[in-house]
Formats: sequence, structure tokens, C-alpha cells
Amino acid sequence: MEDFSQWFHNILEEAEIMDSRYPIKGMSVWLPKGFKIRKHILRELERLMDKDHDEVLFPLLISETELAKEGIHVKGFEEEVYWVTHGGNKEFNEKLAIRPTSETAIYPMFALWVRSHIDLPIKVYQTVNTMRYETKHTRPLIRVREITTFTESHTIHETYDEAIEQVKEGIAIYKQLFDSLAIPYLIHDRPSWDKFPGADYTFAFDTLMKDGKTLQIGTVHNLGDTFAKTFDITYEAADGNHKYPYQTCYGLSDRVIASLIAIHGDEKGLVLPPSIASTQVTIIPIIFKDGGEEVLSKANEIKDILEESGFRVNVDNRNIRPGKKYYAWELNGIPLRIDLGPRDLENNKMVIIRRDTFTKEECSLSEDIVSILNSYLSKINLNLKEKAWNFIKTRMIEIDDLDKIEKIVLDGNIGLIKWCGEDDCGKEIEEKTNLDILGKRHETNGVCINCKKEAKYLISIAKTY
Ligand code: A5A
Ligand code: MG
Ligand code: ZN
Repeated sequence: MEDFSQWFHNILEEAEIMDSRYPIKGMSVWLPKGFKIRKHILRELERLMDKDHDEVLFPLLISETELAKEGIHVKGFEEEVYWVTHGGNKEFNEKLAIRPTSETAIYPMFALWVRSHIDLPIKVYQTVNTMRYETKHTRPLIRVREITTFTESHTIHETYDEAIEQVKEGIAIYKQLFDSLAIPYLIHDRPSWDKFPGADYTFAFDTLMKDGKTLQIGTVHNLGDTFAKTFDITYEAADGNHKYPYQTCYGLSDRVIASLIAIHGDEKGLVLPPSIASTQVTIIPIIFKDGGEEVLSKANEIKDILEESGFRVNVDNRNIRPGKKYYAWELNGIPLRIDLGPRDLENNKMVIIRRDTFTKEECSLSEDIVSILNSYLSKINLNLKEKAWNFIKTRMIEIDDLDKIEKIVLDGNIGLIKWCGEDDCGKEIEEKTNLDILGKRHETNGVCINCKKEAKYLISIAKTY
């Protein structure tokens, strides 16, 4: 892709996903087509979350006292907080923070809710907007100052082991979500200097944009008992002792939607995975002067059959040229198009066109249309997944010479290097290469690429958004 940034900007506008002309930096408007994509993704995420979490909704504002309680946490966010200082003309005695994330909104309430071990575990999530005064270059969906689709989970457990397990469950849920969206990801154990402020450790999901820069699309944190101690959350254990519980939190944002659009889209527009396409099949009746009614009624008949089996179908019977309809189908990324004209009817067939490959195939109208179209949708899903995973896999390159890292990564790759595990050495690698360490992938041996001491981990290094 020549210029990914420009392409991304254009597609949001042309496919009517977002209007980024809103007159405040870092904030955009969701347009109907974009909102539908958002809705289908959220629906899938909620389906996964609801299996083992309860949905809640906390207030937008956090008192300064609560926000300031956890020292490391507030330090991590202090430059990014939006403050509400006035009610009308009256200045507040205590200013109020607009949540940059909700630990300090939720945990004072956890302190009230948690009494006994029988109250645990608690697993809640909410989808809200949060605000972060980002100073890096903002881009719609990718780095915004108002995150409009922040799905954050917060859990609380009796033991540290349970928190460790919950982190694994959070990772498993996000894997299922990304798999259903055909978004490839690498999971990294974040370096200690870049973990979530207040967490014991952080796992991040990273994906690769077409310009070779990685995007962090989700994080899962083990908070240990740090916040429990700060917010005085205690429970009475079975033995009658009062103890601090252990917590985790994990979150996703608009970036999931950004990566879905960016990874599957092409020069012609969006390419939506069938699972979240609000229209999965569009039927285009090719109507000339004669025989129009018959074609249209057949198109509607096919639509009814498909809808009955759960497909999301549309008959594009607008009074415009077929070429314009094809163009809209391409731009909007509808997985399948069915062309149906009088000739086709005579021959008892229809033509099926795939958005991902543009392959055209004829299909007899006497066949089992439902199972044929189902198999098309699975093929599309599989193809999108394979293409996207191949892209990221071919761009992971092992490097053993520090001097070569920067060039190889700036050519659009993710570098895999060996590291000793020492913070100072890791930060030095970042400085020398001008890149970011994404985190550990797994343990290894050999020598550290920088200090030449014994290596402990294979880590990824990349140019990040
Ligand atoms: N409470 C925890 C879950 C939390 O806030 N974690 S986090 O700070 O890592 O944010 C969760 C995810 O939100 C990140 O992994 C990233 O994908 C996304 N995110 C963070 N800042 C963002 C921004 N300014 N614009 C868009 N997405 C952002
Ligand atoms: Mg850094
Ligand atoms: Zn080293």
C-alpha cells in the first residue's frame, strides 16, 4: 500500500465510517455505516463477555481524591486527564476527572461490595467512552482523545493464583474475538517500563498495519493486590481472617475497529468478515425494460429464503445503473454479491461474486442456496484469516545484529531479537534503534543482541502507532 495513512483516512470518509471534521482534535463522529460495524463487533464481544462477566455502568466522573489515591497509577495518567473544574459559573472546591480508564471509579465501590469470600470472584465489564489527552499525533480510531468504544473488564479474586488464571481467561476471550474478526495478533508480555500503571504485569495484543507499524489492540493486566490495598478492599476469608483480594483488568478500544478496517480493506474499499458485516449478501436484480417484475420477485424470494436461515441480505433495487450498485458493494465491503438478470432466470441460475477475491461463479437456482452461500461465507472468512496471518508471519524477522534492526524494521517488519532481560539494556536497545520493544514472546538462550550477556528472552521490536 503506497500511503497507508492516506488510504485509511480516505476509506473512513468514502465508506462513511466516520466524519473526522468534528471541530475538536482527536474526536470524530460515528456515521450510520460505521456505527453498524461497531455494533456488530460489540455484539460479538458482548456475547463472549456475557458468558462469565456481568455488565455494569459506572459514572463518567471521578473525584480528584479517588484518582490520586494510587500513586503509580495516577502518575501514569496525570498528563492525560481531562478535568471538569466548574458547574456553570461556580468553581468546584474539588475538581473532577473525566475517566481516562475506570479503576479509580470502580474500586471504591468494590470496597463496599466485597465483604466475605463468598462475594468473590466478581467479574464485571462496561463499554463506555473515556478521555485521554493524547499528545502524540491523533488519528481517527487509532489514537483518539475520546475513546468512544472502551470495553473494560475488572475482576477481583481471593488468591493471586486465581488472578493469574483470570489473566489467561482474558487473553482467551480476546483471542476468540480477534479470531472471529480474522484479525491476526501477537501476544507480548510487556516490558516492565511499559506495563499498565499500577499493574504487576501486562500482556498486550499487537497487530501489524499495512505500513509496517504495529498497533496495540488490547491489553490484559494482573493488578496483584496493589489497588486492593490502596482502596482498602478486604474480605473475610473462610478462616475468619481479613485479607486483601487480587485483581485483574483488561480492555479494548476503537482500535479493534480500526484494525478490522485496515487489515482487510483494499484499494477498492472495505472488505468485511461475514461475521460482522451488517449486510452479508446483496442481491442485484439486473432489470431491462422487459421481465423486470419476474427478476425482482425472484430476487425477493431468494432474499426471504436466505433471511429465514439467518443471513443478513439486501436487495439493491434502487433505480440506478448496476455499475453504481457494484461500486457501492465494493466500497462497503459486503462479502457476497448475487447478480440476477432475465437471462439468468431463463437458464435457472444466478451469479455469485466474492468481495475478497472477485471470483464469479454460477449457481443453479434449483440447488440448496442456503448451504452454498454458507460455504461461501466460511471460505471468505478462512481466506481473510489466512491472508492476514500470512502478512504478519512473513514480516517477522529474526535479527542478530543490533546495527541492522532499525533498517529491517523500518522496511515494514517486526524484529525478533534476543535479550538478556535487564531493564537498562532493554531501554538502551530502544534508544539505539529508535524503536519500541513490544515485549517478550518466549524464553530462549544464546546471547543478548546488545550487551552480549546471556540471553533470556526472544522479544519483538517494532515501529509502533
Ligand atoms: N483499564 C485497563 C484495561 C486499561 O485502561 N488498559 S490500557 O490503558 O492499556 O487501554 C486498553 C486499550 O485501549 C489499549 O490496549 C489500546 O488498545 C486502547 N487505547 C489506549 N489509548 C487509546 C487511544 N488514545 N485511542 C484508542 N485506543 C486506545
Ligand atoms: Mg517507550
Ligand atoms: Zn542485554
